[in-house]
Amino acid sequence: LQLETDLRRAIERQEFILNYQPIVALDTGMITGFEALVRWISPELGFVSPGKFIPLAEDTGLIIPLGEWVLREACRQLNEWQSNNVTDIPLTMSVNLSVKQFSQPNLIETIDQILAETQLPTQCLKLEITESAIMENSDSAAKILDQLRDRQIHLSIDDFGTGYSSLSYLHRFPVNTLKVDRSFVCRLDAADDNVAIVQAIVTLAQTMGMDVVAEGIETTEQQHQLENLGCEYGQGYLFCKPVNAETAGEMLANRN
Ligand code: G
Ligand code: G
Ligand code: MN
Ligand code: NA
Repeated sequence: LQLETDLRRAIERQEFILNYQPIVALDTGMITGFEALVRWISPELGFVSPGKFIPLAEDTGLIIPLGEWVLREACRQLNEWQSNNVTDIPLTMSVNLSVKQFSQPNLIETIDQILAETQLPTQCLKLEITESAIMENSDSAAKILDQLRDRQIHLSIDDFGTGYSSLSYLHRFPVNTLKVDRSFVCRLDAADDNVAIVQAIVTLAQTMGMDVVAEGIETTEQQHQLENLGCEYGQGYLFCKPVNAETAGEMLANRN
């Protein structure tokens, strides 16, 4: 309960920053975009792990104002990089959306407002949601996802392969990208089953015209194995850990 009070105050005081983790093309290592990851730096508590405060923010509804800030800041930052010619390659910004945010009736309105405000081209934005976020709201989900597609906003399924949902929603909903969960990638060398699972995900994605991003790549063996399985994109400590905006901007500038 104390943490809830602290979190509420942290939102008022804006004690959050975003870190950015590159998403790269596995064959060249070139950055294609970033995933925005929120960090809470509290003057009283120090660094608080998102694993601790994101679930609390979801339970208390504080994820709504926090998530809106994340979305606005991530869009603002990418547009700043692109309009200052820090980079001349079109990049994408992936933002995580929680179940609660996804079921907000005014989600689309909020997104429209943020895109208008920040001037970020809509096709630069990717939203990451989990399978359960879609399944728990499947009635409203179709409408929301159609509205996102109309705006050319991309949709990624996060932690793909870990949910209990059927795959039929992939036919019904406009999904652009599957993100292979880290749990499959980190044990890729250990168990043959994981190779079969990743292969199945890649084949499914190819058949349906979706991209695949592998998460949590830590070794070059994993990178090459994923490439051989036909996976085109990845992220993980091998390429870059999540970094602050300044470092991410320098990485973009040095690449040109
Ligand atoms: O960055 P890290 O691996 O510590 O994140 C831990 C968890 O917090 C991950 O599951 C990640 O998806 C989630 N997370 C990080 N940033 C955000 C955010 O801005 N919004 C939501 N909903 N989840 C986030
Ligand atoms: O649930 P989601 O996929 O959004 O979680 C992203 C989280 O994964 C972030 O907290 C990030 O810090 C973490 N992460 C990113 N790359 C790696 C990696 O290579 N290894 C591990 N163990 N964690 C990673
Ligand atoms: Mn994610
Ligand atoms: Na994940």
